[in-house]
Amino acid sequence: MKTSASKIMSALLLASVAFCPCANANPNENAKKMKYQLEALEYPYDALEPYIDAETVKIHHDKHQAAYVDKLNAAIESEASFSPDLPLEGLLADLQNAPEKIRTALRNNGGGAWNHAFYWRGFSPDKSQMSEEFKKAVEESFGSAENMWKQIVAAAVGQFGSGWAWLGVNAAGKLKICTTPNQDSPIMGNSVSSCAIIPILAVDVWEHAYYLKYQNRRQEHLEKLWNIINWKRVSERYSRALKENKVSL
Ligand code: MN3
Repeated sequence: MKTSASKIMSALLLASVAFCPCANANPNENAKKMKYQLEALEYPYDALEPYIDAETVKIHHDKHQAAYVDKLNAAIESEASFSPDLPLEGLLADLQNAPEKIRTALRNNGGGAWNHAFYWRGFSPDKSQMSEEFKKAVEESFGSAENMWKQIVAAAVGQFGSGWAWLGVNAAGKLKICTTPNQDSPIMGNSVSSCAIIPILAVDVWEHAYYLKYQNRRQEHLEKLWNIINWKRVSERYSRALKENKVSL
């Protein structure tokens, strides 16, 4: 069995390599172009039942998220002069320096690839507790965890159309909730997103995240997510955001 210290090390290592642009396996095929990979789920499709059904998880990950990764790579491939060697977080933080012709494609599809990987890793079928440090911050900012969740749900319900609701740490080190439209992400920085936080939890409010099971009942779906939040992971992300000013997948 792994010690908790080695689990944390593995998690940090994962966070730092998860979106490595990996060298193409075929040396004859444009050897210098790097490709971003579809981040694998950490649990089986049915692990989040009954709150998120297996079919939704499968389609959401294997079709929607995979399509964002494919289109991200296709956009990079289409621009001969552009060969990013950054983890996806770095590419998204520096969109203003990407070629103008493919910037929107990188924003939409790179955002879609990264946001979903981050989203899935915020859930777990295993119950876990908040760290003492994170719990204290939650109580200071929101009174209680339940009240924080109500505010996240309200923000997500209030996001018109498709987008995301986020919990994160702002520049003053305080917990904040905000939303972004489409596949925009707080990690894209102020030039793209008004959500100036280091995210620690994401909620997808695109209909594809819930429509098969909940149809138009967005609020009911969001309320149920409370049962599957990976508080251990969110606490680790909080600690890293606060102390190192860095996002963790
Ligand atoms: Mn989605």
